[in-house]
Amino acid sequence: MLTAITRAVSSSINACELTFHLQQPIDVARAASQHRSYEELLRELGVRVISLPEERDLPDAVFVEDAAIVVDEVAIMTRMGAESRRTEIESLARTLSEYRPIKYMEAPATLDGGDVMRIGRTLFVGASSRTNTDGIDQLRDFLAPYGYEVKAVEMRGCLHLKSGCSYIGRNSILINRSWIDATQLEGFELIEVPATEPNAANALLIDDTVIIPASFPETKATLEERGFSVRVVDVSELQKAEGGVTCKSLIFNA
Ligand code: CIR
Repeated sequence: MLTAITRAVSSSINACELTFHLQQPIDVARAASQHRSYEELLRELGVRVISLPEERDLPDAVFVEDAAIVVDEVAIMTRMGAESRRTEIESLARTLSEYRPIKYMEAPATLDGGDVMRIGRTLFVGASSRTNTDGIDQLRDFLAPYGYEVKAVEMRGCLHLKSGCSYIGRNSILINRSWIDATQLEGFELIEVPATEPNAANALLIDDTVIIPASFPETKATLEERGFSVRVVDVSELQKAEGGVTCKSLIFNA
């Protein structure tokens, strides 16, 4: 069954890491309510949601995607690029260990799960400011025995690979090509986000449904014109923390 691990918004979210955005006050209660709606949408789409309690002292802990790479055979706990986030893996590893054998990345590797876009048995990994060559190499070494291929992708101008491109099914990738070097993505249909919505390339695919933030109506229209089934969710508060829709869940089969 498709399963999602999520974690409640930390009351300290206003102390989150910021790279490309300027600080804006985040309404914690509103962020929490939007997060519950996100969980509700996953449930509506048939996903079993395991909702973990907040980590009060870890402002970015709601962004569980960054802390682990989960494939059918193993879960790899990352060593995140931002030092303030590294202990987020502890409680998540406890939960994930009920479903997968656990491996740990080690220094000097850094890697954030937001930089990993998996399509079948290929994992595209953004060489972002959070993910270094050692991180990409360790991921490759962990996954090679199971027949996965790891390919590095050059990028600039955005936080994570999946801030700039996401797999949306039907051999298609929603992309902002001014941020992502698409040379590694040959063979896929690339659907460019509208110029008015450069941040819209972060999308979460659940079966045949593409979830995007409610703030990107032109992207929604573009995808619907092409026959995609799209659902939107309001994530405006966590967008201020540089979060999107993929980062708030870790999705795997269990
Ligand atoms: C950070 O900078 O690490 C958080 N404020 C945002 C992380 C968002 N993660 C993601 O898109 N995968």
